[in-house]
Amino acid sequence: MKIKRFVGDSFSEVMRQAKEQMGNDAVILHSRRYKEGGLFGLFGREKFEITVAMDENGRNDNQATPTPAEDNVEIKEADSSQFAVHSASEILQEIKLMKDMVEELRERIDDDGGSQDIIDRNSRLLYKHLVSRHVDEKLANRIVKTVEERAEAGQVHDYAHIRNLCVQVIAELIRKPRDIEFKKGKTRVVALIGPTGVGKTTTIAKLAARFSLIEKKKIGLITLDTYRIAAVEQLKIYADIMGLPLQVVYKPSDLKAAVEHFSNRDLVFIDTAGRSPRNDEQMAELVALLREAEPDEVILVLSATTNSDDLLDTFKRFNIMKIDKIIFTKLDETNCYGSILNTVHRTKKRLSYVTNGQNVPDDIELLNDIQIAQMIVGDDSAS
Ligand SMILES: Nc1nc2c(ncn2[C@@H]2O[C@H](COP(=O)(O)OP(=O)(O)O)[C@@H](O)[C@H]2O)c(=O)[nH]1
Ligand SMILES: [Mg+2]
Repeated sequence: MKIKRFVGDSFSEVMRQAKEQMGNDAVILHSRRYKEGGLFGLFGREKFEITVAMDENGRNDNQATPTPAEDNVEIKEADSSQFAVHSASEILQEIKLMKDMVEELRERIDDDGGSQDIIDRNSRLLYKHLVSRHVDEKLANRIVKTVEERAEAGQVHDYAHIRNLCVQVIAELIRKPRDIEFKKGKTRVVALIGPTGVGKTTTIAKLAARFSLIEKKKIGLITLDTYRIAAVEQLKIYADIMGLPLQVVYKPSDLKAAVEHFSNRDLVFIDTAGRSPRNDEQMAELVALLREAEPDEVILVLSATTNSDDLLDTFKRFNIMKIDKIIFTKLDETNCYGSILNTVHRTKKRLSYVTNGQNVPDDIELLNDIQIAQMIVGDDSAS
């Protein structure tokens, strides 16, 4: 057996040399690349090296078992620095070792590549899913990153696990929705503001029913929405059905008196006209009115069917009244609740109730953060 080491500046160069001198049947025993010169192997020139073996007779068939006579290999070529001498059994040993190493390396690469692929695949699915639910792209990306960080190595294959983590992360972003807060012995004055038609009056009717029937609170109702007769009548009808007192306020100067009139009540709801947030005059009027009432809570009512940019715009315009919480209505009219998450995230305000239908008093709920998050993530079983 003849063994020779070839060194050159590229693999193709050393391969060509090896082929020329040892023939096509020669076996590559070892190959490496290394740096020559430089400090500590840095900045040196890259070198390629292969060690090639061939049968004495120029053959190299696998069946050829080394005989004791062949065991000591003699190198005939000159330049001893380029040659290494090994016994055939040592070489076979080394080949086996290398084979094992290659096998192990391949397994590790497969394994790694596999789970990385699955993380990537699941992350992609989750991202696409969140965006399809109208979660802002940037926010969706952030959520997916956090989910990836939290995913346990053993469970990256499991999309259900990834999805649960996602619900958790979104719940943390949403934070706990807040109920109307009472202070003992004090009347709580709560104003609902928001664009026309989002459901302020209907929501007040639902809340009034809930607090008076279930929580046995004494309720007073005030409406500032006197622009249309129908608007006044709408709340009057609910007040009559529930047997609750209603004060209709036509001038800002009457509002204070109306609130004082209810000073023996636990909870007073103020219904406002659906001002157009784009109409500055109307907004100024509303601000002036509410200043008179000094409400303990100002709740912005928004529809879940509105897109995120418009929701934020509405929030900004109404926030001159110092919004405390947000109620989302019409959850029954959409499947995509990403805009709720976007709004909470952008405004940093807490949610309160959500409403999901036209029925008074049933279609209203105070969901917790996890329930809201589950609703936003939704049914994702298709993935
Ligand atoms: N589908 C659905 N309709 C609602 C909901 N809340 C209110 N509405 C309807 O939205 C319309 C406007 O409601 P209204 O309370 O008058 O809105 P406002 O102008 O903000 O006072 C009415 O037809 C309500 O029945 C809800 O949660 N779901
Ligand atoms: Mg109304």
